[in-house]
Amino acid sequence: MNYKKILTVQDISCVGQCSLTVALPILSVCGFETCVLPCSVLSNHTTGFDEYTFKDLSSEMGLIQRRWVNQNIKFSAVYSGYIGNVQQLENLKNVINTCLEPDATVIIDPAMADNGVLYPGFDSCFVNKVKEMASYADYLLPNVTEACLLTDITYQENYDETFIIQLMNKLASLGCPNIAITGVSFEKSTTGVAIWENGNYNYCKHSRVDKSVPGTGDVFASVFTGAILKCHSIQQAAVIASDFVLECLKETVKYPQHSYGPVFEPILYKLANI
Ligand code: PXL
Repeated sequence: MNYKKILTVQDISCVGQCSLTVALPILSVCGFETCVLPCSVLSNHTTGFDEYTFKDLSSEMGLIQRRWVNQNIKFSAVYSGYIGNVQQLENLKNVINTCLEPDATVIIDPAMADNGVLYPGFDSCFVNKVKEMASYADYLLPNVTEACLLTDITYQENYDETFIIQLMNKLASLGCPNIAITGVSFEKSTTGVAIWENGNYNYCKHSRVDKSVPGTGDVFASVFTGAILKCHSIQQAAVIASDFVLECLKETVKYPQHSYGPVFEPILYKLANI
């Protein structure tokens, strides 16, 4: 029986095609019961809009977690994305410690930075708490910027495989056995995912679409989660997720005015049979 109950923990950006508005449809179409623990509500995401609201739901998260404990509500997996502050990470830790079935899968996307810089509102204190959370993850899904922040290695735009393997090694020492670093590019026309599976390095290369929008990392992490929970290997999951992101970007370029998020809805049905 593969009808699993998954919990996804991240913000609701009311507009922006990221976080829960991406994870919920993707995990549902993969065939899983998808429960949500919203950490904050924003008018829109924080990249590329002129302004945004941010309502912190930290205290509500704690109340919800205690009700779940009282009623013995348990999940077979948790997937976390953008978490707004240190208290919310502490709440995520409590959920992991009290609301998961034995042998549950923990997937953490440390969504906090891109292109060499932290998203607005985050600081080194937050990064340190994410480092601590990495030890709870069965799978950690940073981009190159986040991997550098988590390892205290200076971000660079151009790098080689030795640099990526050094990142992987240091990330693994935080206590996570399986890692997929997204957006790893060794040449202009291609990009890919670097994979670390219990000490073994691998690289899955794919072609690159010349368009970048916030939220593609969330699409990757959601599809990756769906694929892992459908028992694909980490490599297969990375290929399925990056192929889908590539297809989303091909959809997105059809709408040049649409720049705040990935157009994934017209091709969502393709995930029904992964
Ligand atoms: O992971 C993308 C994302 C999610 N949620 C919020 C964001 C961003 C990226 O900017 O601001 C609130």
